[in-house]
Amino acid sequence: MEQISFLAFDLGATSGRSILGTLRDGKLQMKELTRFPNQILELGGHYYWNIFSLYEHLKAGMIACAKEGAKITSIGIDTWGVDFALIGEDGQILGMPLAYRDLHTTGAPEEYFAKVMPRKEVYDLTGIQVMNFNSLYQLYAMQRDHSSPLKAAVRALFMPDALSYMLTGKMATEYTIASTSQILNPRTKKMEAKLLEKMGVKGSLFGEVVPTGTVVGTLTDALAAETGLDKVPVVAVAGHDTASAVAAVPASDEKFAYLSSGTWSLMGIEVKDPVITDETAALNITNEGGVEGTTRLLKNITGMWILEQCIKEWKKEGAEYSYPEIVKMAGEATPFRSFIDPDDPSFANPPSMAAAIRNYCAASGQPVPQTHAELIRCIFESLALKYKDILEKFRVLAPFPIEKLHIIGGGSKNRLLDQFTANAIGIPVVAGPSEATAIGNIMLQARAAGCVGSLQQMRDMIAKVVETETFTPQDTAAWNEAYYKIKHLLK
Ligand code: LRH
Repeated sequence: MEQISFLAFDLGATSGRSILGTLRDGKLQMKELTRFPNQILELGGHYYWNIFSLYEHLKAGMIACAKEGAKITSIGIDTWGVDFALIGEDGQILGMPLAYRDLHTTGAPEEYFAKVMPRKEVYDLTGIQVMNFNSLYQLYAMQRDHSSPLKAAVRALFMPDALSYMLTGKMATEYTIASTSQILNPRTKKMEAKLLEKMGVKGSLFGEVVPTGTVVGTLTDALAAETGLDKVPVVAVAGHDTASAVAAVPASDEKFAYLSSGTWSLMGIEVKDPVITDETAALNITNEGGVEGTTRLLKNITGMWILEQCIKEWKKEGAEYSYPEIVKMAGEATPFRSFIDPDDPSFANPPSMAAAIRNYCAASGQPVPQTHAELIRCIFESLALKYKDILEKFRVLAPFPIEKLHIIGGGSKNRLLDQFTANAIGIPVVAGPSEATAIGNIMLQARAAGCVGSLQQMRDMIAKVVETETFTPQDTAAWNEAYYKIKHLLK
């Protein structure tokens, strides 16, 4: 069989990568071409993404790809969710996109519900969990604050769509990334204009939603010449990184839950149709769009963010640890001493994460973790117990028995946390692939090129080539006891 190659750009909140994916005889090979930092830029009291610098990094990735001599069939881009760029009448990108950690949305959902539309109506229309940073509330805050880019905008493009626009000059709103915004109606799969119009924002801001796999356009003449790639098509893959990752779960049937583990931990199940009920509203569970019309019924859990922030802080203080060192330190610390609810608002963006953990433990009458090892142990055990708490909710909602948890994404490489999670949830954990997002991006390009058929066929192919490790529950009685002891802390 001849080989076929694709270029994937996978951008996260802290770093991005360009990956060359090649399918040969039904086997996928991946090569990382470039890796680059992505950082929130603080300016004038606001947090932004430097989309122009990201564009430079994409260009460098394309140049590296051309140098490899690989003839690529298409390019696909996935990023984190909810953020967007604004486009003016003349097609210009209006300033830098605000980052979802900007504080302008603090309290914005409550204001929106009081002034624009009640919470129940918003959830009924969108089925999306209420979180301050959803695109809907970002737009509300911008409108409230008289944002000049918003006033001048005729179009908004979510991050992957905005980057595709920079590469092709063509605009498209891809379905999975639109589905995270809390502006899309998952039943009609269209944007719900009245959510915007009722607060005075143009209902047509995001345009028509296109299905995953649509060709957005080809590289502009200028980029084709500058990078050395031909006028390659850019495909709207599952632009939402989590959707790409979930598409790459190496599962053989539907009886699984997934945990996409990175800065965020996204836990949920895959179902055929949206589930929008009083129960899901009360649990604040989200219905995001998946591949092949599936619904990703999931919940955001604050994931490695807490550890990442501690690591950053300790580095500034002169203590730098490798990942294996971190895992070793946690493994050697005393078990079951103190716990946090990772989703407590005090961990959203505190000046010092270590201090926030210590304050939380003191305020909840627990031993205060002193050493770095104690802090890390507290984070890992707390995450495992939070995963159990959320999984219990999905067990009730799932129309099938959940037989295992697939942990995918970078966090799946943390074998200690994988084992803790299996111990806490009492069912096997299948860890890997850690590269799920990039694999999903590449396979969705392969699907658009007609090399793979169904989602299941894609997953079967992935299962054949990726390495996974299964963790069987141990010490379940001790973990259960710990869970019931701290359950009251988990909101
Ligand atoms: C993970 C993620 C998640 C969103 C968050 C903003 O990268 O896309 O699914 O909720 O970023």
